[in-house]
Amino acid sequence: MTDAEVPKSPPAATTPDPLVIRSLEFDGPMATVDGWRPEPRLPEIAFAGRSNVGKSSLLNALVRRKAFARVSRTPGRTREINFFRVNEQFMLVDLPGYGYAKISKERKLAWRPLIASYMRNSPYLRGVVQLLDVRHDPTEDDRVMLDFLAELGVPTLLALTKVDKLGRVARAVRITDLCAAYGVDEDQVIPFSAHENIGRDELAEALTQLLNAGPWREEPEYVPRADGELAPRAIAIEAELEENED
Ligand SMILES: Nc1nc2c(ncn2[C@@H]2O[C@H](COP(=O)(O)OP(=O)(O)OP(=O)(O)O)[C@@H](O)[C@H]2O)c(=O)[nH]1
Ligand SMILES: [Mg+2]
Repeated sequence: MTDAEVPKSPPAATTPDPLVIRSLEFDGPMATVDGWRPEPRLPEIAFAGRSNVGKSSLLNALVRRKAFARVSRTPGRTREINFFRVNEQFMLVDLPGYGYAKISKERKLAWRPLIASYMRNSPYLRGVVQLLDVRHDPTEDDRVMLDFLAELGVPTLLALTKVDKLGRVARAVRITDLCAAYGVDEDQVIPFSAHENIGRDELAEALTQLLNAGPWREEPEYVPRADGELAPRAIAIEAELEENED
């Protein structure tokens, strides 16, 4: 075979990014059950997990920013719900990490009503990503959270964090065991590592599917416009986007 006849391997296929971040805005925090929250008008995806599970790191990896959500040295500090607007299309909602041992019992339980009330009363909540550390069995708080999500019926993805801490074989065994413990199929969980950039695109793809799947419970069709009048939801958002383009 001459050189000319040697078949050339095709150029390496570059997979398109399932979630290109074009804009990212922090809208603000919701600190109490009756406290401020952004006007609900865009679909929301919320992120839940025990303190120190790696939530801020996962969010940073998801949006490909180094210091978007703060990676903390003092676990258990963020007690409020933070809202981030992505591409003027949807909201990433960072729920407070729960279960940190070194805070008072009262503060330890404060997350329950805040998170429960947010989830029950957010008309455009489209899904929840529940984070679990791949190395640990679920805590009592994880169980409470998972039971609550199941009772609510909200579409839920499980992200298993810090998989880089386990070798390949131990990781596979552990994922199988955890899926059995939670009663979910392996394709319903996303093994994730912020440190080794594992699972980012799978998570982004799964979120896109959740957002495209549409509502799982009835959503109001009318929302307040900037001038306070009610308008059909799709039209109100379109009008605002056009305004922003000017
Ligand atoms: N090995 C490894 N460590 C990680 C990973 N993600 C986060 N960590 C570490 O886990 C610790 C907590 O990470 P954060 O991202 O701040 O976790 P969090 O859930 O936001 O924590 P709080 O906001 O304090 O509740 C930090 O020391 C991170 O460096 C990962 O994928 N692999
Ligand atoms: Mg955090």
